[in-house]
Amino acid sequence: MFLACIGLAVALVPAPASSKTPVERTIRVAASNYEYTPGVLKVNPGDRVTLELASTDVVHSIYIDGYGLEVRADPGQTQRISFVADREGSFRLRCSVTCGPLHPFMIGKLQVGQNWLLWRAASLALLGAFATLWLKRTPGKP
Ligand SMILES: [Cu+2]
Repeated sequence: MFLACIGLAVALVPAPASSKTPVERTIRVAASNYEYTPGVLKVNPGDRVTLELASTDVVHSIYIDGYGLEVRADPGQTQRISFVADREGSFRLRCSVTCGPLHPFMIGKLQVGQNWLLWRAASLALLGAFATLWLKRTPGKP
């Protein structure tokens, strides 16, 4: 019962509001050979983000799912895009330029704030494991 209560709390307690003050941040992303470096961009909600896309081989772009923003860079060029990260969650980055055979696999991620869904899922899984162990230790009790 106790564990069930904890499980319920983990599942239902709202994610704490981010206490971090929004900042301006510039993230340089290199695009080449069908990948973004870095592949995961982490920002805090409310941050004013400037993405600098530098393409080193062919024309690449970054399209941010959920934000509907796009920046495209020619080979050897750097292009910038600025936006306020006002939507929390995990958003996919895609290359919207057909740049070669592995183009469909050219994806990245924009993480705005904590990934609470993942955190909750992990916590619940851990609780479930504990509950199973605990039930096995006390046989005979319903
Ligand atoms: Cu590309």
